[in-house]
Amino acid sequence: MGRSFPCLHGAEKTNVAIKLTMQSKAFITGVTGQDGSYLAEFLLGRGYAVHGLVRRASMFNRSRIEALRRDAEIYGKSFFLHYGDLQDATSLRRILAQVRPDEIYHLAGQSHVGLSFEIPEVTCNEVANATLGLLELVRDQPQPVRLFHASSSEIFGAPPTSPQTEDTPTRPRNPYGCAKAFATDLCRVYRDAYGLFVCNGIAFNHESPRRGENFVTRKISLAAARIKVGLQRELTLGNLEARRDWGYAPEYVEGMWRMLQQDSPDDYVLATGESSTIGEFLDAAFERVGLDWRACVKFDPRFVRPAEVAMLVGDYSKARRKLGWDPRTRMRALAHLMVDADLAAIAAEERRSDEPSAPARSSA
Ligand code: G4F
Repeated sequence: MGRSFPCLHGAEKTNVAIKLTMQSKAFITGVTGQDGSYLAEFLLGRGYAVHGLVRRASMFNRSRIEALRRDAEIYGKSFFLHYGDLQDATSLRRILAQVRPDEIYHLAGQSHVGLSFEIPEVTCNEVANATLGLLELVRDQPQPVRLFHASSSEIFGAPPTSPQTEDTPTRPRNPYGCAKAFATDLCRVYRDAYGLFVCNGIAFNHESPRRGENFVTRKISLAAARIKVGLQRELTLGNLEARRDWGYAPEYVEGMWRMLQQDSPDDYVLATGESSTIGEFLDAAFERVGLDWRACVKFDPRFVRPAEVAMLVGDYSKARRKLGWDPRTRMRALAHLMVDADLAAIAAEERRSDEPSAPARSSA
């Protein structure tokens, strides 16, 4: 594993020695998201300087990276935030010229499948066109850059074979899947046409306590915790029959990094190889709090998608063989750790609200 530099001599060897002692620089789009925040922590732990792109917006959404931002030992020293937008090529070009990254991890974009039916143009602009813009910028970088593109199992949609591999044909079933399929193919085209070091990580669902509350696993873990402590009475969901291959997000970001450490670029499936229904995830989450979900889950047609992806399960044997990557956490353990984290967060919030508030300062 790791970058190898075969058959180097003389001055070349010296350059490599210099490169190896220099701090590698990573640039992450989508650093404020679930994967971006775990990846930033992972890379910092490996000694990288990590630069994150944060979208300029009237509201800040930096909660997942707040701990890094508040750490004076890290922020401004090895962790940097740059305000810009993937849709604004000029600002992005300037940021890349300033950072000169060795590795780019492209994770940004609207990622909610259901929402992609409601805002398909935004989704396609953010997911498909923005990737094209980034590929064009990568072509122009004066230094060698390695690019990771966060592809998705949603590109398979209604797959003809199971489990899905890197070679399974794409048949997306929603605007998000279409946009990801387009971006994935573009990465392959730029790799072949221009010799760019670009990898597609075809990640199946990967979850964590940092998952957004409008994705089904987190919606369930939060509800199980809240219902247990009496803060919520019922949970409304859509289709419970769909099957997904659910893994643990921190393990997936390591797979992303491993892809960029190889000698040559390629595409890899990241998955657990096991698939469960939403009902089975409900079983696992509610058993953790000793409740029967059937007593509190209600059906709401608003959460049913115009077209559903019925069944996804990934074959990650190539990632295991070539990257030495193996997922360790399976669905049941994942559901339990998510419920535990939500229970702990609720308890911490209750402790905070029980604390007497600081005495008001006199203005005199
Ligand atoms: O949690 P979900 O919204 O994830 P989905 O659609 O599988 O997409 C996620 O994983 C993909 C990787 O395969 C990513 F590319 C994508 O960005 C995202 O991270 O829904 C999972 C399943 C679906 O079948 C959905 O119909 O749960 C079903 N579901 C049932 N009730 C619900 C709900 N999904 C949501 N979000 N909310 C519900 O109330």
